[in-house]
Amino acid sequence: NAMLSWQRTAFHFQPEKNWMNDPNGPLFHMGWYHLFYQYNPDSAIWGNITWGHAVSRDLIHWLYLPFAMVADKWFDINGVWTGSATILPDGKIVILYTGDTDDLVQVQNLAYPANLSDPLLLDWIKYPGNPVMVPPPGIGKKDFRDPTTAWLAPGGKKWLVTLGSKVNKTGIALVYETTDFKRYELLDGLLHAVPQTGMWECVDFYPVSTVEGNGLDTSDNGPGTKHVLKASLDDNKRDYYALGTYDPYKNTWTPDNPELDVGIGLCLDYGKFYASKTFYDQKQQRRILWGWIGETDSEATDLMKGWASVQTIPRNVVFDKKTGTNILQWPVEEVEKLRLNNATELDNVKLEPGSIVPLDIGSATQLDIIASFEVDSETLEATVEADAGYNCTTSGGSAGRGKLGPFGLLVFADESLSELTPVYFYISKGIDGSAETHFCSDESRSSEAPDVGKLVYGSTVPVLEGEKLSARLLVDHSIVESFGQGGRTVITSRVYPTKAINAAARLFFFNNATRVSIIASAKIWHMKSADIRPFSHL
Ligand code: DQQ
Repeated sequence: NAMLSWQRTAFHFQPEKNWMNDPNGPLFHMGWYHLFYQYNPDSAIWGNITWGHAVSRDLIHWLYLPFAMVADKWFDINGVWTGSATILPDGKIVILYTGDTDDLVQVQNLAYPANLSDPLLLDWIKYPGNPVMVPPPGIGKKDFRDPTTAWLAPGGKKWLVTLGSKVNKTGIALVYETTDFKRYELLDGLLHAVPQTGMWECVDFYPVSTVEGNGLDTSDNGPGTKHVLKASLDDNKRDYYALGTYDPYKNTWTPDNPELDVGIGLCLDYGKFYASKTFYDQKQQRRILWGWIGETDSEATDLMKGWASVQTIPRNVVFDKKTGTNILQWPVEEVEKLRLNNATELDNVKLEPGSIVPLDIGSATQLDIIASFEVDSETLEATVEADAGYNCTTSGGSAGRGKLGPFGLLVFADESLSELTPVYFYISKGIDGSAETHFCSDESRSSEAPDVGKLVYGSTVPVLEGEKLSARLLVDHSIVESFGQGGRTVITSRVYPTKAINAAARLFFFNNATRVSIIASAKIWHMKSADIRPFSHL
């Protein structure tokens, strides 16, 4: 439907049509990045799940390839579900994925490229001995899915792989051992378990360096490493992670802070984001994360427009050496190639309490924004103290005024401000009395369409002594990915403007605090569209 075509993104990955969900098996091979994804060839709603396939030289421009795998064997006839790739030391590639069988049992299957010397990896062979793992005793046949990339056990001969499940309401990660990827042994004990978190989907498990700036291959586990454990919670459709220590002899993982364990602590992204997966990019020694941005409009609307879902811009993931308590996510540097030359620079714009300042950049549908905000010291001195307690999600959004917030940017705003999506900071007083900064994205006035999600998303963001508040925003027609404080807190909003579209979309600074002025600066680039098209049109 051409009426809704403005919602399509210009530099995020999405198929030409139909439904997409989880990113699958990302890998780099012979000069090409490969992305597979859960895809319905027949409709804009979930079903008939196959593995879509696309390749890129730079993670930004993509060529759609034929499907890598379709549901055509008894062990995956009801769906070729989520899985991961492992690159073996000899360069061979193996994929483990979940199949939904003819009996609706979730099993794990092995697949490999028919021709490793094909840079496009067009043909995939499903191992005839599949399935290679079936639900073990005590595990529900519908609670056993999404194997991770494998890593090497100490000694370098045995491989380990983890996957998510649940027992009653406890979310768990099972560990299997293999030497040949065909025969597996379930290990005693669990990698980890957290009560009351429900089914763990799309578990991800990888090391991060606490000393170097580069990413680590999945098998690395030397001194100066921590391990990230991530689970996508089926019950509340969010991706939670925690930092911790992996014991490769016991095959257990222990969180650094039990109060911020997986599923009860930090989210990778506080917005519309799910089923993410990382891979190690051996070309550039970095770990890259993909996440699925779903829709919050109705299925009827998705069927009418003929497509659903987008992938995030791939994000570089590192440990935050400054805080020591979180990871940092940042759009891969390749996205900067899309920046047009004439950036707009605004330096030290004073935003009085209650002000809205238009930024004269023309149409604001495709942007990369780097902004910083400082509380004006004179007005701060006159302010008694911050209001106690704040929570983005229950705050009432950017219309709710406090002494020290909200302030930030209005994206997808029309001239008359009848539609707007504020991305903002809010400083409040935490329980211990010290200042606490919140980073939020407010969809409550983002669309005049009645049947779309309009939540206020966000969380706290660590701000260290001497740091300005800073945000990076990637704005793309109906998506804004917002990175607070260098990527300590990230929020993706999927919005459906009806007026703030095309040439009518505007950008503003705003300060809705009652007591303080804000000194705002920004550098704003218009973004070119990425080249994303079928391979045959090359
Ligand atoms: N999506 C896949 C499952 C996974 C879920 C099916 C997460 O394998 O658990 O499309 O979105």
